[in-house]
Amino acid sequence: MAALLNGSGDAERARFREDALSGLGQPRKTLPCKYFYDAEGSKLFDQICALREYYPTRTELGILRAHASEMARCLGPDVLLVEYGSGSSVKTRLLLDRLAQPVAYVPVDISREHLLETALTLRLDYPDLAVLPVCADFAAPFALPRPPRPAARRAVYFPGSTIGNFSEAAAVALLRGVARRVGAGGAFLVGVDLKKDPRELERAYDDARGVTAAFNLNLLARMNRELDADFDLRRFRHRAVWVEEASRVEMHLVSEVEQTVSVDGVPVRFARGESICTEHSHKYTLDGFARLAARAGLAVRRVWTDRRARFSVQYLEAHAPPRRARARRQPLNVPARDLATRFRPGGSSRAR
Ligand code: AVI
Repeated sequence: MAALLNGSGDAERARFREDALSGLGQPRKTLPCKYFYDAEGSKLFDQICALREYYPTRTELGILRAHASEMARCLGPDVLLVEYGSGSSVKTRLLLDRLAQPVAYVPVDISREHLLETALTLRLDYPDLAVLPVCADFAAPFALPRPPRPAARRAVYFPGSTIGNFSEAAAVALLRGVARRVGAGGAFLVGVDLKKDPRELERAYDDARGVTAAFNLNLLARMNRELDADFDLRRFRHRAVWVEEASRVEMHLVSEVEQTVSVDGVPVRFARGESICTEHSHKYTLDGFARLAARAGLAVRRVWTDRRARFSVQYLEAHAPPRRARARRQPLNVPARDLATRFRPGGSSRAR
């Protein structure tokens, strides 16, 4: 199956090397979390999603099962649906089953094989739907394929609370890109994880079976495999910590000893106890996310949450991009708190 492609294997390795060495060369070492998802990391992530402690996946699925018809109505008929980081498109099927004559579904994912397999299965299961996969990093610019007929509207779907893995500046930049991509009046459906008891959050990112630890450590194993690095995985341990000031869970790999590791011939020194920050997972309040989206020209129109308000799925619309200086001062049309209570679908949508 044809897919629009971005980048070759050599270029990808070179970028991984550059990103890894640049992150490990900082005074506070970091590695970009997008590199978690090689074949092994993707398998481990699927296992994380099924863990008792990791509530986001099943909570979001529950919200979608309960409200997918309403969500599909919000998106409207003849929509061109673009999904960022589509993976296995499991959640998307709940929407596709309910959308009225979608013009096309464009899954966008960086993992080519997974993308093509999923697209093929979807084509078999939805023979009337144009499935047009794009292999790309959705956070970088990429071209959309031409749909078979004009769409009434464009919509971007971004489930899983992956938006939480972006810094504030990067999240605003990504949301601005979404607003531009869908155009004024276009739609955005996004999964957003919400702030909650830090103990529950830390457990979700440090499970008893050690699957998240293996997922985190796989980043070092991947550098060994692909960048000729010599990390000894027994000399690093996984750590997940809630950082209140930044409203995020941070994942780290902590060096158990003083050591020097080679990455493609470049020595990287670690003090005992020094860590590499591998992921930020921001947790939002409804108001906080609405403010962030407003800075990007997106207005929250509907919010669905589970009964305990642990997770939210939010429907937003793009308006003409506001001028930067004014955007921050502009109040929202409707405060998110009101939205969550006013649109209480089946009584399950709540303010924090
Ligand atoms: C993909 N992303 C939304 C997950 C999260 O919850 O931040 C990645 C993850 N990291 C550890 N567990 C799951």
